[in-house]
Amino acid sequence: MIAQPIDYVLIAWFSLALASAAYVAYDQFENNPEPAIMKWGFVLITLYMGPIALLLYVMADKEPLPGTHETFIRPLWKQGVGSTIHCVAGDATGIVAAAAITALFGLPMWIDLIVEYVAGFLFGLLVFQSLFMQGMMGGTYLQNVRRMFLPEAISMNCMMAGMAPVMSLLMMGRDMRAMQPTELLFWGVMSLGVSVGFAIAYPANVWMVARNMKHGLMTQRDGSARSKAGHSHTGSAARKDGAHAHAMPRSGAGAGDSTSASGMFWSVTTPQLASVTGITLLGLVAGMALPALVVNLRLGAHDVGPSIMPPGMVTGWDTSGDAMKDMSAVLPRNVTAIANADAHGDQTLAGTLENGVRTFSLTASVTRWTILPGVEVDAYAFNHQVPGPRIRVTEGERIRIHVHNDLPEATTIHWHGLILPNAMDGAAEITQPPIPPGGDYTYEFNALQAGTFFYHTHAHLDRQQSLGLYGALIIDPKVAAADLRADHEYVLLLQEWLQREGLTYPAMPMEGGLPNYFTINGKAYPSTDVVPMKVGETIRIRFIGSNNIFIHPMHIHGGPFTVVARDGVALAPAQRFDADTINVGPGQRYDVIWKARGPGRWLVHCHIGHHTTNNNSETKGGGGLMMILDVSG
Ligand SMILES: [Cu+2]
Repeated sequence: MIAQPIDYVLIAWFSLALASAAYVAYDQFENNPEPAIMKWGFVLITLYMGPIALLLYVMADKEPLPGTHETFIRPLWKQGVGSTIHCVAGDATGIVAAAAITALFGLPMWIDLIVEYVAGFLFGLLVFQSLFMQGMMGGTYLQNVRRMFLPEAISMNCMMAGMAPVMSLLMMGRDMRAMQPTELLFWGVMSLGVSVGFAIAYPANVWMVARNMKHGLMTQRDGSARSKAGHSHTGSAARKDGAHAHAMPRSGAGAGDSTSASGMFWSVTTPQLASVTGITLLGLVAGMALPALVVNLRLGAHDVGPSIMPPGMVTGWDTSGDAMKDMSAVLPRNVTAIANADAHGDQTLAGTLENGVRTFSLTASVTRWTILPGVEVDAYAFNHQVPGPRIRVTEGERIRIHVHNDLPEATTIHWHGLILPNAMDGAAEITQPPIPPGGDYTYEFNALQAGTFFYHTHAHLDRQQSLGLYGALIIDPKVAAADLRADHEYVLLLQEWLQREGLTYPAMPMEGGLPNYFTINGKAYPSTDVVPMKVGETIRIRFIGSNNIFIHPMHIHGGPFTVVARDGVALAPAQRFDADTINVGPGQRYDVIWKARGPGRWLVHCHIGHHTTNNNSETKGGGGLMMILDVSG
């Protein structure tokens, strides 16, 4: 539930709302002399609007001194508050219930909005206005339904004109957890929506109370004696205006029946009524339809899931739910393991020999991984390591890999560069159904080649490989070439990360997806390895383009190296060449041999300057794709 700072704000808000509602409920039922409908209305509204409703209650409705309620509630602005309260209490309850139910069914947002309007209108009219108010209004239930239809429509139109855009724009915004009723954010959006709807419906309610179309606040003592402060105020105004206003009695109530409890004359002209109704209808249509210009109202809660999009992702009214899920953050609640801050990836996996088959086990899961002190990523990792463990076998061996998937999404493993049966190639939906969450799959093939290879996910690799699902696969030749022997060996796997505001997104070469951290073997400089060497010694570095986005021009200080293998294929002596920078593209491997010509700290680094920074800043001379060969004399 907690994934963003806003979640703490919401916890604080709803704590205040609950405390406020508890106080209002206590005070209403213990102290305040008014009809039960208003008491319940205020309690409901306080749940939705929290301290704002508490303020309204104290300022407009709570009896200041015993016996003063009648006088206290008389001002028109307070009557307007009362009228809006019992309208919004009904409407909002209908809307919120409908929103929660339609979200659970995963209906598209535009259908949501229509269902919410109808539910809010009907609940408000049939239950809150006509049924609960019947005691105050007199007349039959059906008469009340007919008489309250227009006032309810005007108020509800205003309510939805404010609430619909708040819901559409925030629910379909960056943090789509707002679409899920199981998330606090959903209720936060509802709360804000009700408050905005209330603010827009308030002027219309003031007007309707003044024109005798609706009840405001009332006083009711001991459940029997009733004094209608609102009536006495607005009623006299109505009678004053009676001469020139077009009096519209409620149908069924009987024209001129001014003595009945409901006998309010609508002191309003037909053009006034038509104009007000028309403008609220316009507001309703605009509030419902205009957000469709910027957000995709065809999506439902099931299409987007609880996705949080990276800041800067371009989304529009045609962005699909799949696009959002692809770029969305790893939800911290899905983390099932936390690796030690000093843990190293690329640990050689100890296989077992089963009937001559070298057997390994890999489990993919969401693992919190430290790339720098204080900088953690929520990675998709094999065996809780980034990179995944190194699989090292000898040419000619038969290998078997048991894969278990503990990720919240389906995955596969592809064995990059290997000659193997097509069924073992790991291409999701091409050569095998993806391994579902909780599922298992076994790969088995012969290691026919020798050289530097790697393995990686091949299901949604745009997302999953960017989140860390890769590892080295080294196949040693049966007979090592004597001229390629080196004193040291270093396997170097590249990766790009996007980590912002505590959330990890898959880095992608598009708006909002560009990485801000870069790692060698799961660590950013200065946390990368330091390799101790001696002058005259050689090191064989196996560069692996296990990253998804950039071609990294990898450069070594202190003189050229010799490129001895490319993509797992050893170069014949005549093909080998010397260079000081080699472009390692995604998927490519280069084996180079470098000689320590002199003592000192020699850098290995990417030559794209930005890739040697950590979130745009440098520490100890750089960051990211940088490591040190420490040569002693
Ligand atoms: Cu680079």
